[in-house]
Amino acid sequence: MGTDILSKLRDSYLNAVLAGNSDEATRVIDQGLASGVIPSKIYLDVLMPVQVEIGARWHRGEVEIPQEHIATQVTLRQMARLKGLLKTRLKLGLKAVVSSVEGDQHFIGAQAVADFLAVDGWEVDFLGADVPTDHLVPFVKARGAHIVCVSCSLSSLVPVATKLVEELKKLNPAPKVLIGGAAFAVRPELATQVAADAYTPDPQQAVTIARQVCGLLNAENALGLFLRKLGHSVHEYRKLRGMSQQELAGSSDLDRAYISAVEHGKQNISIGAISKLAKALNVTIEELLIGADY
Ligand code: B12
Repeated sequence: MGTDILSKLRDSYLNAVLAGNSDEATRVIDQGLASGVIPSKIYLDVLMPVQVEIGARWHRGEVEIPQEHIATQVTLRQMARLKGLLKTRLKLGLKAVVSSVEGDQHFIGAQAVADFLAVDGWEVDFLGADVPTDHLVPFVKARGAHIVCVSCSLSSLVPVATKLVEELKKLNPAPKVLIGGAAFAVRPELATQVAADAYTPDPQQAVTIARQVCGLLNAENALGLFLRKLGHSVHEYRKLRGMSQQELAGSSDLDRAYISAVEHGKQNISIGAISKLAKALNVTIEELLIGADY
């Protein structure tokens, strides 16, 4: 039944964007949401395949360039709208750069990867289409990106992607690199020519792989991340309550230096101490763990 709904949504959405009817496109998406299809599913299983279909029709000469461009603009707006409906996870404190390779005008797939990473809590710089390698590499270095997601749609640009990944891997520290795009979707064996850390055709899976290759799920990193987030939360709630570290130390019966270490994510804090801090900050333990700015 799920597949049936999705295929109906795809048909209606395709007709709406082919007619360049933005309001109708919105109505179709709203209808999907109202029938219980989750936003990420509509994003990946309605918008993306319809975009491929529109483009395919354009390539076959069945759709004029203006029609394809209008459809793309309508879909970009729907992508942004659905992204807004997805619940953004806690900030991970990790940076990602997402870009299409030099010479590549295709950017919708890269936009999808950027959106799903942002929703997953990554700090994302999305650079879009056709980014020159000798500008992209210094940008990645300056940003201190943990991962670079490279989109390549044209087989003829695989050597450019290969060179880009080589240059990125020369950086110190070298970012992790994830590749994807229509060039590899058509011929997955091409992905093995590029010395990236991973390849996937799927933006949602890209998020899981990004977490894995960046070591987010290692016990040590996970603990460090948790402590940094908790520290940030304590700091934010303390400021919200207008308290100094000394005042918080007094009302939580903890040492000021201990509070400072907690706020800097450097203290392997006990549950008992978390409970004392939560009480002193007038929040529940859960609220303190979730963080003040969410
Ligand atoms: C629309 C389109 C265009 C538009 C692009 C503008 C835009 N809207 O972005 C325009 C008109 C500019 C265009 C131009 C060309 N195009 Co074109 N285009 C397409 C088409 C039909 C759809 C692209 C699209 O938006 N897809 C929708 C997205 C969602 O799909 P996607 O890009 O594959 O991304 C998905 C995954 O690959 C993945 N993904 C993408 N990037 C990444 C990155 C990472 C890290 C990860 C994890 C995942 C990931 O996420 C997406 C989710 O599903 C594709 C066909 C296709 N099957 O995709 C051809 C296609 C990419 N184009 C092609 C060609 C040949 C061209 C032209 C050379 C045509 C020409 N003769 O002029 C030019 C080249 C221009 C250039 N220099 O880039 C070929 C490429 C063949 C190849 N392997 O080399 C394709 C595959 C069509 C075909 N079958 O022949 N194109």
